[in-house]
Amino acid sequence: MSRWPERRITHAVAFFCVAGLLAGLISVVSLGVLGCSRPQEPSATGPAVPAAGVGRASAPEAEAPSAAVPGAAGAGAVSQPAAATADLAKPLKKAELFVRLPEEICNTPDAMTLLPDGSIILSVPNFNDVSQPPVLMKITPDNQVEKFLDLPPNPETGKPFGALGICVAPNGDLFLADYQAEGKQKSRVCRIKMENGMPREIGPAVEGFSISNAVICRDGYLYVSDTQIDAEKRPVISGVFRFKLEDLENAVIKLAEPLIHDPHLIATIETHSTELSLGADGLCFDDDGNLYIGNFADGTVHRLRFDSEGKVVANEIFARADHMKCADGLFYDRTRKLIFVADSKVNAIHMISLDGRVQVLAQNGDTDGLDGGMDQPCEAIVRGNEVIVSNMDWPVPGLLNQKYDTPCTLSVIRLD
Ligand SMILES: [Ca+2]
Ligand SMILES: [Ca+2]
Repeated sequence: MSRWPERRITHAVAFFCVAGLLAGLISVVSLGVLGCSRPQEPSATGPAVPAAGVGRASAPEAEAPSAAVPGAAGAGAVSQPAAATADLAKPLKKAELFVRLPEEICNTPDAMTLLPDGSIILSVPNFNDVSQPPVLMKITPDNQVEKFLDLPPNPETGKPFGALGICVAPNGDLFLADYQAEGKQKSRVCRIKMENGMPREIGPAVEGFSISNAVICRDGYLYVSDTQIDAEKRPVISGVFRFKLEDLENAVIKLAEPLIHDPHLIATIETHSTELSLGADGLCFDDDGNLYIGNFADGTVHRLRFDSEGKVVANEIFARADHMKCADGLFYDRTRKLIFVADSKVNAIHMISLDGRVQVLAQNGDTDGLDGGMDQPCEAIVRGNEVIVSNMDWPVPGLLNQKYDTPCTLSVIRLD
């Protein structure tokens, strides 16, 4: 679920001279942010106003990358002996070709969600060539690739639907993020009403995000990561919003401006990277209801813990490792009790155990994807013994992926 804000293109030229680098869209913008912002006091850890009935984040500030991570024994570089770290950095498996996406429809795949019948719904924003309309694709249980839904343009901006994170609601509907680069807080989360396994209607559920990214439902709530709540601040502030599903039934929620004051914001995290100003990305829950957040540019995975009333009681860096450079999509596999992390920067999938150890599952060099290798993996999900990987292939400088090359592919890593 990685996302490269195109709106920053407009600022990029100005930043080139400041930065002195042709480091590309994201790097340039990030450097620009660096150049124009002054040091700020530590960010808020949550909104000032509690969301009714769900409590507010009372979490401590996310720790700086250099801090020790209590309880994250594994966090590789932090407390693992060198030899053990080297072992954890050695890939266990190799990615293979899963499916080749049809070039006449797909040029940029992103997030996936698994339906109860074993189908996968894949969001395809088509950022590499916006003349191709964005779509949702379906991969059937026997791995046939079909178009599932044409996505309408954003009614306010008139621009294509920026399809990113997708999840299934308890009633079978889908939630889908619509990232809009133009304007301020024009991103949304939409609901796709489903009927007999088919999409019937799509409409807004929550409006006013900066970069709406991952979506996930749990215990009557929808959680949404916003990757850039305040990109002017250093460190960059991003975070997670929570909405009662009941409140989304008959009304569209409009978020506050600025976002940091919205009462649905339950926690913020900081991103310290000087290259990229992209923070909270993938989301997943473990069996105990702890919420994990991928911090894209810092390559750390954060954990929120809640009390019995849903109040955030801990907000900390859960895992980091020298070999984990980026934390894009997250997926929790209940069978193996592992968190799968897509590392867009170095073409890797990592597995994090619940003690915080980060093991490289698979990793490969730059590829066009035709050999089955990962071409900028943005999310991995587990279906049975298969880890299925979406290869976004939407490169920016600083990634191992050097260029967009057709076709777009999904990879598979077999766990058996
Ligand atoms: Ca490719
Ligand atoms: Ca490529």
